[in-house]
Amino acid sequence: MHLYTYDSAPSPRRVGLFIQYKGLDLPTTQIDMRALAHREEEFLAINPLGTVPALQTDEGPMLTEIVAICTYLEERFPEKPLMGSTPLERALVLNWDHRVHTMLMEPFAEMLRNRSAAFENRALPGPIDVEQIPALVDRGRHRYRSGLALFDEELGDKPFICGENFSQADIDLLVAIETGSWVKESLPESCTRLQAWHERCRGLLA
Ligand SMILES: N[C@@H](CCC(=O)N[C@@H](CS)C(=O)NCC(=O)O)C(=O)O
Repeated sequence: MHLYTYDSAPSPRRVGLFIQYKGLDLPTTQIDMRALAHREEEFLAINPLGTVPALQTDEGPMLTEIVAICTYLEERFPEKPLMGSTPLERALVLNWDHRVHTMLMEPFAEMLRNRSAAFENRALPGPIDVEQIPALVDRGRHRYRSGLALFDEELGDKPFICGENFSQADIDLLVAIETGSWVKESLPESCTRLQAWHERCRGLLA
């Protein structure tokens, strides 16, 4: 097994915190995204999508999607479960994780990738060049802020987003919130339940 990643980028952080929480020690190569190493031939031969994280499995296939990487690692290292321990919990992790992706991570990417020169013609990650659409910055901001309000409401009195147990959905939500600072977004004071939840999760990841 071998992990290709770049610790400080948002998607790799989601897997990085999974690994940290479980206390795993995986052979890892950092792909320096700032130096555009993810676009070089050497890495494209490993993952033609040019995205990180990517996990080379012992069996051969390369996993490039975070939910697949976490599911595989959970099966291999079941201690301290993060992907749910019952049929319902497993479904809830996927349910909330997908919402984090569509309601926060995608809007975050809309804000980040459609405004700066660094992402010119790279408005979407992956193998094809995609033009920026500046109007998506405001749309992304609107979606991101609405997403935070929705998560605050959905959290209600639950300690964690899926219920009683800390999960990968919490890790992904935490990354989506903490990465907001990249686009000058922070967790509003009005999101009191998310504020308390954030402290709780930070304590578990310390
Ligand atoms: N496939 C991943 C997302 C991977 C991804 O988008 N990673 C970003 C880093 S945060 C990347 O590799 N970007 C490459 C690029 O910008 O060309 C998922 O499951 O959501």
